[in-house]
Amino acid sequence: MIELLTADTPNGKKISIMLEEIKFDYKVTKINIFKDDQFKPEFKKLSPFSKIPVIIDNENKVSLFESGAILIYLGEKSKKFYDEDQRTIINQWLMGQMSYVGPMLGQHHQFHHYNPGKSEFGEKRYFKISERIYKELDERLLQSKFLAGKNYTIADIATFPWIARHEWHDIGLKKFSNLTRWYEEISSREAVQKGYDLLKNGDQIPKV
Ligand SMILES: N[C@@H](CCC(=O)N[C@@H](CS)C(=O)NCC(=O)O)C(=O)O
Repeated sequence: MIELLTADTPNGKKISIMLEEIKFDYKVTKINIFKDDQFKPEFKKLSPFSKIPVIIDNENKVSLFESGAILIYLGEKSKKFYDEDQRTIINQWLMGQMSYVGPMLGQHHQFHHYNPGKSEFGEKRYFKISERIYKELDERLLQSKFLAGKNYTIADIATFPWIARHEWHDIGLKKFSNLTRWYEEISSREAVQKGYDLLKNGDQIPKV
């Protein structure tokens, strides 16, 4: 049994989607990041930067923070969505998500969705970068069925919940036909729908 300590955010949803995909038994412990649960000493012991998600794998007596590291761990353990002969390229797209796609779209959420009107510079800067990310992903998905090649992998699982916030982005996912094709294909997976509804409150994947 894996314990997933998390909140209902794109980084949190990555891991519940993966756990559903690999059919591991897991239980969710909600960390309320709006009420500062992440700063409690017992959580900080597991996650030194006070960030969700975290997993505890009781079988291996291991606890892990950082969603990319967790996806790699679960991919290795389940031998699914992290093919051994594709790891170099999967890691490349996974690291691109971790270091660029997630953090930049996250800033776009801060300026455009949560705090509009507070900083024209911030709003313009992250809108432009987010638009660029849509275009770059679209270009990649013109050449390749999934991000790391012909198979669905942890790189797609890491990226999907960020694109699933497309209504917040106001960029117009529809304009990007390859990204839309990829998004719709992943949205139709039953495990993704289940994992997306992390807190089991009926949260549905936004349509294009
Ligand atoms: N690089 C980290 C980022 C995690 C992250 O940013 N988590 C956010 C929620 S999506 C969080 O815990 N925020 C609480 C805080 O920063 O106080 C990962 O991918 O796991």
